[in-house]
Amino acid sequence: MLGQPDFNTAILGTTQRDFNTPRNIFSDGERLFIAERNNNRVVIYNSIPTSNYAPADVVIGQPDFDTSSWATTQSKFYGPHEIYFDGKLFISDGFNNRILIYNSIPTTNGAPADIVIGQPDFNTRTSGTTSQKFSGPYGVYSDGKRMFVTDMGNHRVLIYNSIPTSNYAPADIVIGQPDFTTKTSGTTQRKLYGPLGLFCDGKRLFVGEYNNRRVLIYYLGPQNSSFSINNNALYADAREVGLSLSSQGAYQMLISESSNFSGASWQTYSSSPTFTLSDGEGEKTLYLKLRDQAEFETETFSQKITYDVSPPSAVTISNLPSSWANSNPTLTFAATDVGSGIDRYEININDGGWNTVSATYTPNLPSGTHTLQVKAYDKSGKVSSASSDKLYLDLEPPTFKLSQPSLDKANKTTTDTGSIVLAGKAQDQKTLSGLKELYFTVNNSQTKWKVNLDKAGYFHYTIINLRKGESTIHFKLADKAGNLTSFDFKVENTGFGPPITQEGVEAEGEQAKVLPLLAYMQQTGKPLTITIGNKTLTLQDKQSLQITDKSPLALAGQIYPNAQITLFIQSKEQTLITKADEKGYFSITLPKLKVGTHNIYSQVTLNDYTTEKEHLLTLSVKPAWYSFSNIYFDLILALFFLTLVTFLVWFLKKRRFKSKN
Ligand SMILES: [Ca+2]
Ligand SMILES: [Ca+2]
Repeated sequence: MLGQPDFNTAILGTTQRDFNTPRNIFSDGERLFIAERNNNRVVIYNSIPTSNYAPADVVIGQPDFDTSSWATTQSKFYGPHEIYFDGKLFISDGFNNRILIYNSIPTTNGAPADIVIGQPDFNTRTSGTTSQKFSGPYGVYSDGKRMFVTDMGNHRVLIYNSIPTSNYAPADIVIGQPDFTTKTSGTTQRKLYGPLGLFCDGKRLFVGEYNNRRVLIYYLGPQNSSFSINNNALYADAREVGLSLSSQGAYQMLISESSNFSGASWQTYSSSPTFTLSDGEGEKTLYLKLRDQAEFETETFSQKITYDVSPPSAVTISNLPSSWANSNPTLTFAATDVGSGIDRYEININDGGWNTVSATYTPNLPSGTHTLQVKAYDKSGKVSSASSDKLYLDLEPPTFKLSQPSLDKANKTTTDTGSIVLAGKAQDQKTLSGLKELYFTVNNSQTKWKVNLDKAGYFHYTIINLRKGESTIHFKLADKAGNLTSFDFKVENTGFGPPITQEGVEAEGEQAKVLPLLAYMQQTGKPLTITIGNKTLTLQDKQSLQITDKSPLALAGQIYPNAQITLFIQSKEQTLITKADEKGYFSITLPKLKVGTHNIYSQVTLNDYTTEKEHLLTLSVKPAWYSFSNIYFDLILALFFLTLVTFLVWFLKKRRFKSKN
């Protein structure tokens, strides 16, 4: 307790310990300030007292603790009301119609003020209604930057945007009156009636009104502020953008692309200013701050917009086959964009109009040659040039018609006796990829037999020496796009079978062999015969034969159908060629051969294959009489024995006769 010696006393006093009309009190947490209206002074405790009836340390407004007279000077007060201290000391010197400012905490009694507001000098105390005068100022407050004063008799609050540093400084803002020269009281939202106390927390100003018996709260700084760029457009294609601002109480604005507003300066508030974006495409952020006339600022608002003037690059189409494809490919599109980035791709197929597609796109097109155009849009709506390419699609497998062999319809089966002719016509759609190849396999063997197609697609091929019994022919016809047509049928071979392999030709990769003439004959049991006149000798298991020089001499047999047989007669250096018929029968007439031994080499050619090793047949040719004399030699020999026996009989009979005699 201060001002009284104990809790039971209430006397007035003008001493270091006593008060007269202590009204307003302020503390900064360290010091204590008390304004005594009737003592016309402010006493200062340098620390908050902790004992009753403690003495003040410093008195201002009076030269000492025992004086209380009022005056209008630099160091005297007249009815001081309110105190505020934050390094500077503000005192409302009410009856002197002024505010006194001490630039630092007074440390001596009767210290003079540094600044007087409301009066042109320290010795004038007239009231007035201007931006520089007061009429009974009561409350005083500062936020460290501004000074607030309740000017009670003028029914207004004055705001100084900066703490005055010279006497008679004018206020910047008036609240409660439309201007600085009106002083009517009122009980409305905008008027005041006897404002006394005030407080500011930095965001709000609180004003207590004596006559209106209310406290008004003013929100400081512009309220309900917002802004948009180009009517909330996401993209701008010009650097100059239009802003749309909305705010209550905005007086000035600060706009920048920098969040700390470096380089920007406050401009008069406008609800529709323009702003020139920095150079370079891409996303820009605009920062905005507003402030009111008391320079209370809003928070920082920001909005983004992307500046984009360049269209995307031309689209690269990937995975587009360069030639005929047999299915719709999955295409990928790529383009780059400065500014906003790629938004979408559009494709136009065969000039059928543009459609939006994603970067990975699988068309669903029929066979044919298709023209694709693709373009890219960026997010701001700019479009690239169109990239054009062609897609060749052949979804149709080729077809073929088999004219030979004629097949049993139900079982797709035919019968042959050793060879079979495949003939027919293959075709692919005229406007599509065209035929590539026709081949077949037999009984799923690995070997593919290629069948030549002429320009019109006709083919003719003889398969020979299918194995005895049933074989399956697998036909495959391919077009250039890779479409395959397959066709299977069965052949029942009732003729002779092949020598070793199923197809009659032993496959070795792309090479193949044909069995030698005699080997084939031995394999199949078909005899090779030599015909001499009307006499036929079999050569089945022999590679040599004795004959006479009697002509004509023919070599005959049955081998691969249509095979070519080549004989080389070494002694005559003569080559003979013949061809087997469709059943494989052949006959070669040999020239007349001299008596002696003749080597005859044989080769067989089948399709494009020829026996690698020649087969040797040795013919021993004897003179014609040789075979004739043989017969008679036997007769002569028989006659000789008969003569000999007759002679012996005669001789023995003669001997027996002599001995009897
Ligand atoms: Ca762009
Ligand atoms: Ca086709």
